[in-house]
Amino acid sequence: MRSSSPNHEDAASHGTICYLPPSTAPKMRIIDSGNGGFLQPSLFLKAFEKLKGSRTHRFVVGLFAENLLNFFPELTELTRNIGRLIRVQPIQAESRYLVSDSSRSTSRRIRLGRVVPDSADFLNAEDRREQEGEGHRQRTSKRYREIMSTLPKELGWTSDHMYQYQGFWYTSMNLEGVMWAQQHFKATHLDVFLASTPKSGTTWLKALMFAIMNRTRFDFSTHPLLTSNPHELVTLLEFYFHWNIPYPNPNTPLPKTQLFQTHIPFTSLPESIVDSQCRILYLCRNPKDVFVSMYCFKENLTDINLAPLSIEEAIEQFCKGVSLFGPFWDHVLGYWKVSLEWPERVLFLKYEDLKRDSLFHVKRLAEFLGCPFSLEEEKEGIVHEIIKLCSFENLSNLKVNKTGVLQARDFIIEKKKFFQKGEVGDWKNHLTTEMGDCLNRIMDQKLDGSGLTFHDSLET
Ligand code: PAP
Repeated sequence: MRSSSPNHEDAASHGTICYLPPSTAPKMRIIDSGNGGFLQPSLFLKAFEKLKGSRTHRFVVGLFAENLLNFFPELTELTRNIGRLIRVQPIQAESRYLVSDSSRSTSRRIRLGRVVPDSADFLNAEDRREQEGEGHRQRTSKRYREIMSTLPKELGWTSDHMYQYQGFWYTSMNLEGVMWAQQHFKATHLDVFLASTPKSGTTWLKALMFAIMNRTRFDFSTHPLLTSNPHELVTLLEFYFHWNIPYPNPNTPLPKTQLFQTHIPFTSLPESIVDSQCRILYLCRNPKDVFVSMYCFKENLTDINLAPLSIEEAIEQFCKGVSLFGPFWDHVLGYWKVSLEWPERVLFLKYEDLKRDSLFHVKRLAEFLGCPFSLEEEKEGIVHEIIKLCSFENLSNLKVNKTGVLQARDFIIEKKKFFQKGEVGDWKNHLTTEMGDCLNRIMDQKLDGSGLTFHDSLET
C-alpha cells in the first residue's frame, strides 16, 4: 500500500475534499491533508466536480459510505463512481482514509486525507468501547487468518482464494465471520434463522419473513420495506464480526424475537443455534439457476487484480464443490436431513415452489413461524398484500433498492445487484446443454437416496 503517489498530489491540488457529518453522523470529520478546511455536502459535490476529468476523478471520497448516503441522499449518484471505498479504520485518535481506483486494471490505493476527532473530548465512553472493539476485532482477525493459512485453498470466484473449513469453501472474509459466530454467537429459542446457499432467493425470503413477523407493527403504505433494502432489515449472522463488536451490545436490548439470516452450513452452525431449539427456514433453489445467479453477481465483487473466471472454469469449480459456502449439494443435504428429523424446527422450502404457489407457501411459512394468518386477516387480503409488497416487481422498482450500496468493511455492493432477474430457468440463457446435463448428473449422484430432487423445479 502506498502512502503517497502522484495521485495524492493531484487530489490535493484540486482543493480540499472534506466531509463534515452532522452531529448525528459518526463523530468524526475528515480534513484534507492539504489545508485542513471543512466542507458541507454541497461543497463536497463541487469539489468532486472539480476532480472530474482529472486522473483522480474516480476517487470518490466518503466516510462510512452507508452513513454518508443515509444523511445525504443527493450523494447517491456519486456511488456509481465509487471504485472500492475502504472504510475508515479508526486508529486511536487519528486515522487515514483510503480510496482505491477500480477504473484501472491494477488496484492502487492512495491516501487522500486524515480523519481526526471532532474535538479533543470527542471520544465518549461508547466511542471508546467501539475503538477497543475495533482493536479486538483486528487481533481476532489476525488469529483467524493464521488459522486460514493452514487450510486447504483453491482458486476463488471473487477473491484470490477460497479456504476449506469443516468441509465447506469460504472467502477469507466470510470465514472470519463464520469462525467468530461459532465462537461468540448465542442464540435463544426465540430466534428465527433463514438459512440458504447464496443466490437462492434470500433477499425475497428476508422480505417475506420480516413482513409476516412484523405485520401488526406496520401498515403497507409506510412499511419499512418501502424505504429499506431487506438486507438492512435482517442481519446476516456471519457479517456481525465485520460490523460492530462486541456483540451483543449490553446496552442495546435485543427484540424478543430476532430474525437472522445465514449461509453457514448446518454442520458448522454455532452450537447455540442447534441447542437452543430455535426455528430455521431453509431456502434452496435449483443449482443451475444458483450457479448462473452467482456467476452474474460475482462480476460486481471480483477483485480487479484477478484474472476473470470464465463460465467454463466457474462451472468446473462448482462441480468440484468449490463455490461460496459449497459444495452446494452438501449444504442442501445437511439442512434437508434435519428438516426430516425435526420438521417442527426446520422447514425446507424451494424457491421454485414459492414462485409457483406463493399464497400456499406464505401461509405455511406464517404457521411455521408461529404466527398463522387469522381468517380475518385472510379476508382482509393481508396475505396478498404481503406477497405483493415482497414481489420482485415491487421490490426491484423501489428507489431504495435501485440506488445506493450496502457495506461491511471493504465489502461494498450496489443494492440493485440483489435483484437481477428473479426468474426460474434463467440458466438456459447462460449454460450450454452439456453444462446443464453435467450439473444434473452430479446432482443426481450426490442426492441419490436422499429423497430430495431438483428435477421438478429444474424443468419448470
Ligand atoms: P444473496 O445470497 O446474495 O443474498 P439471494 O437473494 O439469495 O442473494 O439471491 C438473489 C436472487 O434472488 C437473484 O436471482 P437472479 O440472479 O436469478 O435474478 C434475484 O433476482 C432473486 N430475487 C431477489 N428478490 C427477489 C424477489 N422478491 N422475488 C424473486 N426473486 C428475487
